[in-house]
Amino acid sequence: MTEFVPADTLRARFSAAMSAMYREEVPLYADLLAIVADVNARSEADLASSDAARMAQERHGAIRVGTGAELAQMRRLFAVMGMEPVGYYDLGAAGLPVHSTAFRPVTAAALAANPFRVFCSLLRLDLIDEADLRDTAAKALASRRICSERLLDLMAMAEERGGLGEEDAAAFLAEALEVFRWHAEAQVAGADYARLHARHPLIADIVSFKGPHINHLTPRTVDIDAAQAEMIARGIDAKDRIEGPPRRKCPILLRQTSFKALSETIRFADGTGGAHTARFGEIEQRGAALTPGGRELYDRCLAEAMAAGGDYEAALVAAFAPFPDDWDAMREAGLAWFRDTPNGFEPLVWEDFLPVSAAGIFRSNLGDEAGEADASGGSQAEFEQALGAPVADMFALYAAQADQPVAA
Ligand code: OOG
Ligand code: NI
Repeated sequence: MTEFVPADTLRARFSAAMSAMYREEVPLYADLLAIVADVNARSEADLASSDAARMAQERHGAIRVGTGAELAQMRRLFAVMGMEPVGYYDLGAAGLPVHSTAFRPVTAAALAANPFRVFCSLLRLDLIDEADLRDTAAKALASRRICSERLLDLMAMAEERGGLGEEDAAAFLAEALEVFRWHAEAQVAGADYARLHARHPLIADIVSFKGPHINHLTPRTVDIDAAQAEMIARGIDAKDRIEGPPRRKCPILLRQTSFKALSETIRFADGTGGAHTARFGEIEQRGAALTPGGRELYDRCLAEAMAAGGDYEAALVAAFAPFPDDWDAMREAGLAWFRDTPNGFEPLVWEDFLPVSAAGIFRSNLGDEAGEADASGGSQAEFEQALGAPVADMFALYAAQADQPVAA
């Protein structure tokens, strides 16, 4: 009987392979890794031990797919590596023509083994109301196959048998990596690209190529302010604001920054040449997972900061004054999830994403022409229909890992 390679091992190997590929494709990513390694080494003493162990390997990626069928294939592909769809992110509400989920491990043991996650967005073709352009996009998407036949066979084999032996696992990982590789050859003509791009840069990025190239890979740091300062010191074209909560003694949720996307030379199907801007680099700092009550308070504070005008950093700090910056107070108020340890308690790490931050990251990398014309809400039911499964409720996952029940 063949022994299966554990899903945790497949995920760790895949994450490492993606990192190696992206380092080749986007050399600035290697600079980010160097910055993060340096910052993390300087502050290692501050880390909870369970955090330190996984931090060095930790990263997330992002992809964008064009059809429901492609989304369903991604669900099956990531399931082989122990990653399940968690959460529904409606970016239509922020004016972007996509809605999304995150594929990630869901148990404490799997997260500790390797927390690799992929933010995956699905294009909402229905938002293109020019019939002619929608048709061009639909035809381009219908003609491509993002997974090879071999990969589909290996996915089916893993589903049937409950895993893959070493040889099949190696083939699966190699084929899966190809799905996310960058191709400088577009599958549409230059004029079609221009029309898609004029409608929305995100539509051009999703529709024009042979597959859902990885558009960023994000290492985790313990000190994002130090990492941001170092990016600027090295002359890297950093985003001017850090997304998420302000700097705090007790970090919560997720803080993210990125460097602006590269302009890359591409070749269209009709032989003409051009440039495309999609791929970038991001760094993140993860803090405590908030309960629904804590999240509500976070959303309120953030909305106030965004409405304030003037200096954003100052407004952010002022708006978060009502959010206690003390673990005991946060625990008593039921704002965050905690687990018991021999030394007392520690907060659970936020394993997910934030829709407002994600929208900010999208926008800073698509350029200023990425307008808000599509401000129309998406439908979780439609997304799940395409996915072929419901998305998991992130709060139920945290509740299952926390030791203290939290008052609603
Ligand atoms: C995904 C943007 C969202 C994050 O970290 O919030 C994201 C994308 O650009 O495709 O990755
Ligand atoms: Ni990201």
